[in-house]
Amino acid sequence: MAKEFRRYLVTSALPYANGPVHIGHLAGVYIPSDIYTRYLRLKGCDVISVCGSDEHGVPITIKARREGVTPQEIVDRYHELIKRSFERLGMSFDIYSRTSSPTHAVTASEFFRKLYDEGKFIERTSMQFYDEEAQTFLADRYITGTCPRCGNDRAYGDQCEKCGSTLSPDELVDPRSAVSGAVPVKRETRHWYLPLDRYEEFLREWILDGHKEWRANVYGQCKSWLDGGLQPRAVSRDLDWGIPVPVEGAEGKVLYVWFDAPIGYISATKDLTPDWEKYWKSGDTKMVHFIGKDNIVFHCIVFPAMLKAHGGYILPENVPANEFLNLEGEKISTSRNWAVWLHEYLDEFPGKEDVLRYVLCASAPEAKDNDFTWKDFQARNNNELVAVLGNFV
Ligand code: B3M
Ligand code: ZN
Repeated sequence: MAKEFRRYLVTSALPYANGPVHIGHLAGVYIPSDIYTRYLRLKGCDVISVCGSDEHGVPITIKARREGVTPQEIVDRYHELIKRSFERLGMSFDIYSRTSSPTHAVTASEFFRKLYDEGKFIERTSMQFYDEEAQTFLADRYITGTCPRCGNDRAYGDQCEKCGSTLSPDELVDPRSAVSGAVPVKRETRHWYLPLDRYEEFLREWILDGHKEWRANVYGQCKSWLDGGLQPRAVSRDLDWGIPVPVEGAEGKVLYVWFDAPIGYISATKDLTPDWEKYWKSGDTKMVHFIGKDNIVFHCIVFPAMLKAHGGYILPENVPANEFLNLEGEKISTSRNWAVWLHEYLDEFPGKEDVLRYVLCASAPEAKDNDFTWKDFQARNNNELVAVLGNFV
């Protein structure tokens, strides 16, 4: 029989503070995590729900460059907007923190430093794309090109949003700098890597044998990553925005955003309560990560490997990842402004927060991508909430 827990740590993916939150985020991550948390509280469990803004990474610096402002101005603007919108919608996080907080800088640095001191990283020099015009290395989304799998000509150096493939910059056809549009050159640079291959055995046993109850989409993705064989992954970047790599001689290098962001769950808990260790370090706590499907590998493979390498922390008992919500038959897209933005909904439908919560819950993309349409929104409001529920009451 499954173990019965009384203490819970619920995390929700930290939204990037480079834009507002939309209905896809809500349906995929935040409404489900809020429902789960409220249910546990009603049962009388000891539960905390943590979230916060993800304020590092290339999407933020790119936006800042485009607008001619500092990354700090971007994250301040969107952190406030996201935080306030969540409050207005009635999300019941116990804390909504941010990864530019002082607690987080210390927590993430110490985490890195412990692994570094214990020889858990490997150091490697490699040739990486460099923009000579802008005089900067082109990590992740700073490089764009054609996806080798589906031919999308706006794929990024870390991912193709069209077909969902995880990519590395070298795989892109016709790579270009997203900063200047220039054709990049290769330059030598040194970085720290987490040798994921050393954790393959442990991950196979823990997930493939130990968590057969995970959702089919999550389990399936993990299995295909593990069957494909894990490779060392760089955990640092040549950027000037982020948490400095806490090692001598690492000037100009910061922690990779996907290294620091999940540690943000720990920092947020520290900011919430001095008793944070009872949530992170006790086998009596059940940790559950709510995420979208594009975050599966980071939460099921990379972060658990980091936690294992560090030692002393619990691992997630479950990682419910939802599929995507489309809008009127098309993929939601921030860059094409095709979305229903939460703050705009709240302004236009005052007092109707629960209608949105209901509709997104009723049509949550749990097992497959789902479609949000205003017609359906209207029908669910009129037929289900007003007619059925209203009359019943
Ligand atoms: N900031 C969410 C995203 O991919 C990413 C999640 C971090 S959770 C540690 O939009
Ligand atoms: Zn593609």
